[in-house]
Amino acid sequence: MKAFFAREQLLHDQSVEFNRGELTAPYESGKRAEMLFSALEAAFPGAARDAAEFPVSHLLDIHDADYIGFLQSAFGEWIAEGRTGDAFPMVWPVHDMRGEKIPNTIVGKISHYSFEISTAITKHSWISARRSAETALSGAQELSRGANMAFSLCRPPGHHAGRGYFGGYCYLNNAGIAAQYLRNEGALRIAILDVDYHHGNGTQQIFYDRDDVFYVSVHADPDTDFPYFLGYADETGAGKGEGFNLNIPLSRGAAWPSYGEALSHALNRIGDYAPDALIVSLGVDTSAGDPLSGFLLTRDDFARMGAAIAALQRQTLFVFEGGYAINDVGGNVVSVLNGFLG
Ligand code: SP5
Ligand code: ZN
Repeated sequence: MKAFFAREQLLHDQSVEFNRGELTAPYESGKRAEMLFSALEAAFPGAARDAAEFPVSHLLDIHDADYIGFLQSAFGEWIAEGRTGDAFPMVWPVHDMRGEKIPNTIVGKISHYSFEISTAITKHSWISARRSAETALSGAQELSRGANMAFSLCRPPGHHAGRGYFGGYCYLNNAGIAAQYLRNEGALRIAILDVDYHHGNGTQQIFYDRDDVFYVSVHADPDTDFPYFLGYADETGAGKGEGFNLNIPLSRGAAWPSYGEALSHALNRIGDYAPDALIVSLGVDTSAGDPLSGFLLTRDDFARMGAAIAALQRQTLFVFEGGYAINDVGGNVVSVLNGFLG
């Protein structure tokens, strides 16, 4: 197994996060990636690889060009307009307001290109996000060269990032970028299995009208959990993509009996689709100890998850997403990978 990572992913360092009416330390920190990296090095000596660099065209395959331009210049514009601290969005064009407008100043622009308040653009967000995407691309390249599996230690995560917006700690849709890379390399059908606690609204949006990338997600019911406005069971795809989007929301409190059943259903549907490759958006914020989660998975459950995924017998790329119980993240990810490797 190769595990890809890039040190520049640690540079993104948000000062605060707005939660429950107060400012808290950010849940999504570089520390979680560092600790995960150490756990991987201990469990799989010699597996670590530096992510390669890739042309920006791979990002433009998935994201709007104006959004990519915005991500690169946003922090500089924030400072140039005389602001300090991290660049936070604060107003959104909801309902029948003019959501298509791209205002001229940074506060308007950052709101056009985001969907929620917990995620800011910091001095180094762009370089970290780009290297995170390149970590996913390196894993995809490893599969295209014939490897059976690979792990991409992506941070910041990706599945909440849409074609033209950031949020949920995500700026670039790492799993989506990897999926398109494999399509470009000749794979006909890709399945993305998203097991993060939260619905991957960005990945769903990107592939919603496509039948060549099947998005399947098991996640907390958006009626009670982030991202609230997407991820319901009746979202099944549109146009050519009808039938190629599967959401399996579960109630808070789900433990292995119900989770394992949902996962089997997801994997059966992916088996029927017979993808050339599988990308797993691997969030381990489904863990019982996670501060953002209402699910109750244990270390052993994560090994069961890995074994169930391996039973599909597909080339598999694991792309790291959420997981905020920083002392457990490494052990839980290693457990999935060991379960997969058998
Ligand atoms: C990639 C990923 O897992 N993103 C998750 C983003 C969730 N952000 C909103 C979290 C709302 C937290 N509510 C506070 C619960 C404290 N116990
Ligand atoms: Zn999550």
